[in-house]
Amino acid sequence: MSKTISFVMIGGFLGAGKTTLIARLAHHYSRAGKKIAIVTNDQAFGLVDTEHLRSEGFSVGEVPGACFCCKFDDLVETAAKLSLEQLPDVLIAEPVGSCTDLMATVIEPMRQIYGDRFQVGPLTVLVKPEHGEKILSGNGKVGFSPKAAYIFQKQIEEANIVAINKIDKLSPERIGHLIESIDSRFPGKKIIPLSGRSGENFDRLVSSIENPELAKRTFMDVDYDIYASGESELGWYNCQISAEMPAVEGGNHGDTGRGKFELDRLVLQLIEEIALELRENRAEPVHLKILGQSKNMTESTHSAIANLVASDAAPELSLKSEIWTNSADLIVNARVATDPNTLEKTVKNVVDRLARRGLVELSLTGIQAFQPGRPVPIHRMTQ
Ligand SMILES: Nc1nc2c(ncn2[C@@H]2O[C@H](COP(=O)(O)OP(=O)(O)OP(=O)(O)O)[C@@H](O)[C@H]2O)c(=O)[nH]1
Ligand SMILES: [Mg+2]
Repeated sequence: MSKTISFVMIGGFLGAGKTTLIARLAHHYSRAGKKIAIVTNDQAFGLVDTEHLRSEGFSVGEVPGACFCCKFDDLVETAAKLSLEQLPDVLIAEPVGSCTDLMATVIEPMRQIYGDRFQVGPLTVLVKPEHGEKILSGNGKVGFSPKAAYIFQKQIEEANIVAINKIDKLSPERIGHLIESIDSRFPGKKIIPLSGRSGENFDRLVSSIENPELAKRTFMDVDYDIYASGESELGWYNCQISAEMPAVEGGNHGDTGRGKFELDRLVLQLIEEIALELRENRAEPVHLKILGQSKNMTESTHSAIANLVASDAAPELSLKSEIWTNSADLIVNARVATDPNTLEKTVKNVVDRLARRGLVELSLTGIQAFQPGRPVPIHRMTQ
C-alpha cells in the first residue's frame, strides 16, 4: 500500500511570518528523519520565498501566476513532481498572503479528490500583529481599506488553528488583547501565541498541527466582490536587480580588478530607501522583501534578505549573508497598498539614485507590476 503524505497548509496575511515558520517546521521534521517537500505560491513569478527555502536545503516547488485555489491542479502537479525522486512524508504549502476561502477551495478538494494520497491536517493561519492589532481593535490607521482588511478577517474565520505570531516583540498586554479580540469575534478557535523566529510555543503548534481532531471543516460565506476588490487594492511588483562593483582603473583588488560591497548592507539600504519614498507617497507597505545572493558560486549559498512589513515597522534584515562580494543577483518582491505604476516608479527612483552614487552598478530586469485579478477558484466545496 502506498503511503499517504501529510499535507500542512500555513496561511496568513502578507508578511505574517509564514515562510519563517515553514522553514522552522521543515527543519524540525527533517531532524526527525522525515522527508519534506514545500510548495510556495504567488500571483507573480520569481519568488524570494522559493529561493530562500531552497537556500535552506529544502526541495521546493512553486505555483506562480495565481493563488492555489485558481491553480489547484498545478498545486497537485507540483506536489507530484516533488515526489518523483522520493515520496515526501510531509508536504508544506504556503498560500499567497492575500488569499482566503482556502478551506473550501483547496483543503476540502484535497480531501475529497486526493484523500487517498494526502492526509490533510488542520488549516493554520498566522496572525500578523503589525496590521492585525489595528484591524481587530478598529483603532488606528491600517493603511488599506476595510475591503483588504476583510480578507485578513476571513483568513482567521476559516482557520482551525489561529497562531498569533511574532510574540517576541509584543508585550503580554498586547498578546492578551489579541487573544481576547480573536476569541470574542471568532469563538471556539484554537489560539496559539507563538514566535516563528524565536521558537516560543513552537512545540504547541506542532502538536496541534498533528492533532486530527482540530482538522474540522469550517466553511464560511465569502463575498467574492469584496474579496476581489480588497485584493486589487494591493500593488504587486517583482523584479531582479544585478549589482556589480564597478571596475577600478589601475585598482589593485586581486584578480577581479574590483573591490567588494557588503551584500547585507546593500539589500537593507534598498529597503530603507524604498520605505522612505513609500512613506512620502502615503503608500502602506504590506510586505516588501529583497533577497540577495552573490553571483560567485563559492559565496552563493549565503543569502541576505531584508524585509519591511508595515509603514510603522522598521526595515530589517531577516537573514544575514555576512559576505562581501563584487557581484550579486537581487530579487525584489513588493506588495504595497498602492497602484503598481507608483510602486514601479518608486523602486526605479531608488535604484537609479543608489546607482548614481557610483558605489555599485545596478541594473533592473524582469519587471512585473500589476494588481491581482479576481479569484476564480477551480473547485469550491462546502459540503
Ligand atoms: N519579530 C518577529 N519577526 C518575525 C517572526 N516571524 C517572521 N518575522 C519577520 O516578519 C517578516 C516577514 O516574514 P516572512 O516569513 O517572510 O512572512 P510571510 O508571511 O512568508 O510573507 P509573504 O510570503 O510575503 O506573505 C520578516 O522580516 C521576518 O523575519 C517572529 O516570530 N518574530
Ligand atoms: Mg512567505
